[in-house]
Amino acid sequence: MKNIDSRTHVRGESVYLDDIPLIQGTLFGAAFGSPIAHGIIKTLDLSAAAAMPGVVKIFTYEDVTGENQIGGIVPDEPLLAEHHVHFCGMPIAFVVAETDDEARAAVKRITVEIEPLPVITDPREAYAQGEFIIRPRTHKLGETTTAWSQCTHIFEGRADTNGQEHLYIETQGAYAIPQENNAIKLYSSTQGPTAVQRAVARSSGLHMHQIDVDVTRLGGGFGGKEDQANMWAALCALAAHVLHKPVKYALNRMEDMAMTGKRHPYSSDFKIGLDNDLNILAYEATFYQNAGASADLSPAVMERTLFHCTSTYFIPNVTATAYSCRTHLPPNTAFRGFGGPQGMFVIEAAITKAAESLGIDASVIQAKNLNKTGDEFAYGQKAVSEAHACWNKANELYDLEAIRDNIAKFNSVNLLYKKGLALMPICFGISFTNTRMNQARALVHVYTDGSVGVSTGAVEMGQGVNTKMLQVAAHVLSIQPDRVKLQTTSTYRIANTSPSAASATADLNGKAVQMACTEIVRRLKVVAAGELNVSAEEIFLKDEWVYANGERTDWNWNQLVMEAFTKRVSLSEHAHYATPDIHYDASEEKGHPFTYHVYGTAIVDVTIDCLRGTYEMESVKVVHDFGVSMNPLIDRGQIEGGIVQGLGWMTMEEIVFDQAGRLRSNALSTYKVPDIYSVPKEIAIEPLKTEQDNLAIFRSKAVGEPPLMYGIGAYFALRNAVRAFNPMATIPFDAPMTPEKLLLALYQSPTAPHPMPSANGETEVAQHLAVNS
Ligand code: LUZ
Ligand code: MOS
Repeated sequence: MKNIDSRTHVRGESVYLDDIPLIQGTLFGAAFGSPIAHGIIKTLDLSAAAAMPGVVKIFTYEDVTGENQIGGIVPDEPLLAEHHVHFCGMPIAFVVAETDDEARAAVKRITVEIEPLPVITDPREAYAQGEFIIRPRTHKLGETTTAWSQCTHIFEGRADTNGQEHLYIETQGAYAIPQENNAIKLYSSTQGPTAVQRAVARSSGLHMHQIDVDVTRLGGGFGGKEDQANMWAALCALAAHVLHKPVKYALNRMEDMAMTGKRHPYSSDFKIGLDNDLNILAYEATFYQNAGASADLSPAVMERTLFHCTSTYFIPNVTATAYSCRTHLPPNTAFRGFGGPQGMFVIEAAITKAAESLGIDASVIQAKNLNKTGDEFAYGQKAVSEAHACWNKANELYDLEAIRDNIAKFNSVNLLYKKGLALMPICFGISFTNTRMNQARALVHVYTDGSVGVSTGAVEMGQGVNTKMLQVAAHVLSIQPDRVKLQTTSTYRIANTSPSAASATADLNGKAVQMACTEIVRRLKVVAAGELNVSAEEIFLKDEWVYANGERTDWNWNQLVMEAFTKRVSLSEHAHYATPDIHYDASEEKGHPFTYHVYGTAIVDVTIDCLRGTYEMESVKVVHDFGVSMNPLIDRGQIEGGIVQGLGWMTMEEIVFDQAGRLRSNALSTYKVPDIYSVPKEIAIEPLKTEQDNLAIFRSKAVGEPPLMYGIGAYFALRNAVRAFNPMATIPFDAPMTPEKLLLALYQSPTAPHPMPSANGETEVAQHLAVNS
């Protein structure tokens, strides 16, 4: 089935926040953010701004009617700064004016005097100063301290990954409309309608039942709107509540880039030990997470880094410790993979370091250590593993030997272009690591004309979840898909929702839809049985017809629905689903946090230009564990998007903050994201069909986040290509591998590890080539 939004998307008719028709009298907000990263506000002068045309009111923390606090996990984030500012762009004031141009013009006239305090941007520096968001955590299996003596080979190193800008096409924004008796209707571009509702209730002083957060769809989220839509919604709601007028604020791109958090950069240390047969016996890792200025989701992100620190490998002795380090950057937040990719990069770096030191291919160590069913992760859960199945199928199907031969042949005859290859196996745990978030509800109404409305807590953000929900309802009710409509996601209809996140949205909400529809079918069968004088067990519904004892009757869906209504049988159902069998004990760091894992293997093949340091992605060839995909087109889209987003993070997307904590890569002129030319020339995706138990909706495994991690292979493939040109290069594990870094590595010599390219680059190349030929 096609994505149900494809028609309105193509025609430009799909409704996003900015497409909602404005109510007369709507006012517009704009935030004034701190111009410096850390300091104490001495004076704030709003007089010039307040005198600007159209300005209605300028809100500061003193105008907050509820609690000046929006921190979700830790209450450490004021809605508007009081005396301290902790990051550049931290909202200090909120201007409300008659037009958005007037609001933004007034923001420019606000002046603030801030006494500067020392700025920390580096997580290791924060660590050295004891600046932590929460206590450190350690995952442990076996005993590394004694395991080292059994290791033949031990390698240590450091690995760094940079942040990543979400760059959802639709920026953050909200539109708050006051209702009678102080209630508020809120349109918000959020993955978490309930998170917005809670933040608004807390900061406005209203009750949750007075706040309807209503979401039609988002133009992308990627985690950036799991928590960080709250701020803008809370500001608009506050202004709407105080002024009794509708208030809207949709950030422009530069505001969004400067004021919102990103993927967490990490700096990590590793130590890996192998025996004679290349079994990894021991692994130690220390992760320094750059959390930014307040907690946001950092504690949960840090936890997932630990959960994925051994990726898809079985290692009997593991000690991994993570620190959430407070710096003066915008609070970093959820981003597709949620700390998992950062942990997985480090183990791949460790394996690569071992392989390079031993003069073998990393894939030899990778293959040797893939986990098997029954192997224990450091957090106590036992694997139900598809790692070998995916790896072996990828090797055979794509003929890895032939790819290797081609690359070797190419590299032997080409001096100025080199190819590189890497394999990237993945393993990603599905469920919110916070067990209580693994619940969802659905509300299904069958109307008397036979049409069906489905509401869930799922937010459509391009991932196709509404299409999947519709498929579930149509299948269980056994009716045509066009009878079913997915309603907007509203906190008045579905309460206490988890954000659409953790790849778990279709599973959680789909199960609830399945339960609600199953109950309606049960009632309809009783009605049909009464009419047809058979027992309800003898009835089934198929393709809009009632069957009794295997025979089609002359009762169809419409008649049955009308009959049920006439008999005063409920045609509506609200169902609740809670994932069974998951648990976690954070004090022991042991449990069974994930419903299941998703596996896969990618073969990534790149070509570098050894004069320019530029590169092309030739192919990414994947065998992916879909379970049984319920929508191959949508799932393929998720994998293609994930791969490109992952390789963007690993290769070209470079977030730069200066030492004063100012974002320098603050626009698309300075922050390079993958475009059509960066997409691999070939993306091959082969399903590994696996049955397993029915914990995924219709056995269709979660697909949102796992494929992003295939992109990590691009980093290691580039590295291998560089080493084909310059075997002497000792390249730091420091992603992204931008063309600049790649060029440095190409001409690095063991004596001068970081050469600057000379003005006369050609001479250097010639010398280099002379040495290497
Ligand atoms: N969000 C969250 C997530 O709150 N908890 C999680 O475990 C998670 N995992 C992935 C992505 N978002
Ligand atoms: Mo997410 S990182 O699943 O919001």
